[in-house]
Amino acid sequence: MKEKALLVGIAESSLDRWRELERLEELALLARAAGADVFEKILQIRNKVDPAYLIGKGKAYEIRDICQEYGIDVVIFDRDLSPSQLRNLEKIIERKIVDRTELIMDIFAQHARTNEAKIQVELAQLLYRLPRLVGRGTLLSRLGGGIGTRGPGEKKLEVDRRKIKERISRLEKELKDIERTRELHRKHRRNIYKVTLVGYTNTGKSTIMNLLTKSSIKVEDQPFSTLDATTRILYLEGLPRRVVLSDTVGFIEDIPHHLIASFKATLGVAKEADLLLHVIDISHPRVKERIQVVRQVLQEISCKDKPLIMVFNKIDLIIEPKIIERFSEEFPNSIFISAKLEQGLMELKEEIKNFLKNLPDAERNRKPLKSL
Ligand SMILES: Nc1nc2c(ncn2[C@@H]2O[C@H](COP(=O)(O)OP(=O)(O)OP(=O)(O)O)[C@@H](O)[C@H]2O)c(=O)[nH]1
Ligand SMILES: [Mg+2]
Repeated sequence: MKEKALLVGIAESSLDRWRELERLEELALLARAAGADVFEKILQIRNKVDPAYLIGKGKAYEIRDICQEYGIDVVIFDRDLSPSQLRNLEKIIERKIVDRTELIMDIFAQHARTNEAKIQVELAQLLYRLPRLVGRGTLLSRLGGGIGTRGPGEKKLEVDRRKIKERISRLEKELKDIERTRELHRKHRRNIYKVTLVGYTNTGKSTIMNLLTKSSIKVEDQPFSTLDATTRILYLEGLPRRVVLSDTVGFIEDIPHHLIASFKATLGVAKEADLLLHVIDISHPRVKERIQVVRQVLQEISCKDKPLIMVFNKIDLIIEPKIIERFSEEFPNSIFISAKLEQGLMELKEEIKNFLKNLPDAERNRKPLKSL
């Protein structure tokens, strides 16, 4: 049976309120993608977050009552909780408590298919959970799978902590081995043009990838369908070298730091690309903020100065043509497409081709980058 979830957001001023309400919408999408049934969203406006409880003790008791009355299984916070906040809230609310980072990691864990993705997610989860072990009733049981058993005693905690540390070292080593193999493959690919799709999650990257390379990567209307970097040949005539196109994991606001760190190898396809295609869902109400989020993540993974084409997708959802006009004025040289209606794809291919044609050859012969 699906877990019944209560979502909790916090705004630090009433001005912040709208923004936080939209974030709660996104949190609901994330919760559903993780398999929960969203019962209700609660927003608290508070000038300053409470260092001990995030939301304030009174509110925590209120939440406890709601949980009891409506049979809520899990309370999901839109902010990340420090280990002590988590502990304090769990004591009062007496329900499973999940923060934004853990929720995103849960989805990643459920969607991971390849060995590499599985290792990357598990590593991120363990690193995040290690400092949050003490006093956490449900946590360790979840590490071993299966929810609901009681928390371990202090002695067992020590043993578990040691075991987790050992597991972390093992996973880190396995990732290094995978990276080494990848490095070998990379060397073979030096004489190929590399183009990589990046962007916020659920913007249509995989749909575009499938259309341009006639592949069949899973496309779904939910965040984080794609976790693995898939690379396929992109047929473009009139170029001296072959072109490959890669699809990547999507980005999100406040992307958990541990996830970026452990997905560095997967995100490496962005770093080694000759050209990035930044796919944007033009129909989203917070499109500009999302463009910013993607730029920030690109900076974090050292791709800020990569050549990039902005690809505004989902124009079929735009009723007012002025919106497209405005974006094209603000972002000249960008492309407007509808992957769904297969509109604008020829133009996109032309743009890619023109860009690659004009690449200086010296650029092509550079040494492959070691790693991020
Ligand atoms: N209306 C409309 N929907 C689209 C368009 N392109 C993609 N979609 C839909 O948007 C949703 C997400 O598409 P994906 O291709 O999975 O997006 P993604 O960027 O790969 O998402 P993640 O891998 O989850 O980060 C799916 O339901 C697609 O059918 C478009 O041009 N118009
Ligand atoms: Mg995808």
